[in-house]
Amino acid sequence: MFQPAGSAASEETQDPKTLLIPTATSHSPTPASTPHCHISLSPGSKQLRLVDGGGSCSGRVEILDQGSWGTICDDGWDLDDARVVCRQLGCGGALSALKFAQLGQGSGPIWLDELNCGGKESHVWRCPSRGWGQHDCGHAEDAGVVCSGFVRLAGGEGPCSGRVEVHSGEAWTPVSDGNFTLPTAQVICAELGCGKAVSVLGHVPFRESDGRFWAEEFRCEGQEPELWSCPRVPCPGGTCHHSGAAQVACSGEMQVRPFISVDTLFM
Ligand SMILES: [Ca+2]
Ligand SMILES: [Ca+2]
Repeated sequence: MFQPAGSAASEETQDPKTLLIPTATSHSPTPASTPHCHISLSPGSKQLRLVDGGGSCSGRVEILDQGSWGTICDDGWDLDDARVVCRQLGCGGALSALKFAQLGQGSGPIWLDELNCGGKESHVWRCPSRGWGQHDCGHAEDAGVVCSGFVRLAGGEGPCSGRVEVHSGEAWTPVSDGNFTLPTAQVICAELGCGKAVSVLGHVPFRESDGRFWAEEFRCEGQEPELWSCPRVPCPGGTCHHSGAAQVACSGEMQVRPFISVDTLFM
C-alpha cells in the first residue's frame, strides 16, 4: 500500500494486523511447530501456509479447513494464482508457480482444482475453481509457489546492503528513514541471512521509486523472526517524516538460513 509522499492515509489503517495490504489478510503468531512460517488467517476458519520450500515464502501451498490441512491441484495453476497466495501471506510477489508436487506431496484433502485467479483476489479460496473440495487429482499434482519475500536490500553492493524495500504484492517500494531504528535493521539482516546490522543510514533519494515510499513505519523490537511480524504504524498524518529512504548495511554476506530444510534451490 505505497502512496505518493504527502497523500492522506485512510483511517482504517489503525489496526496493525490489517495495515499492510488492502485486503482482509491478517498475520497470526508463529506456531512453535512451524518456525518462521507465514500463516494467513481469514475471518472464516481457513488458514494458508507454505510447506517444504526451505523458507517461509516458498513451498507447497496448504490450506486448513474443517481441521484438515489440504492442498491445491496444479491443473490450471499459474502465476496469477501464485500471486494471490504470495500477497495473502505477506510474501511479496510470485516468482514461479510450481506443478507436479515439485516441493513434495502433501496429504489429506485436495481443496481446490482448476483455480482461475485473476491475480487481485484477497484470498486464494475466493478465486474461481471447480468448487471447494471438488477435484480429479492426486497429491502428485500438488501446487507450490516461490515468492519474492517481503523485504530486500536494493542498490547496494550485494544482497546484504542497500536501500530497504518491501513488496506489496505488486511492486518493490522503499521504506522511509523516518523513525527507522537499529532493531528494525537487525530483524531485516537476520531475515535475509545477512548476519547483524552494522549501520543504518537515511537520506537516500527516492528517485528510483518515482517518489513513492511505503506508507508505514516499522517498529521492530529486534527479536521478531521477520519484518512482516514487526509492529507497524501508519506514517503520522499520512506523511512519513523522512528525508529519504532507509538504508541498511549488514555484517554478513548471504548465509544459508538456519531453518532451511530442503536446499537452497531458490536462493
Ligand atoms: Ca489458474
Ligand atoms: Ca482437474
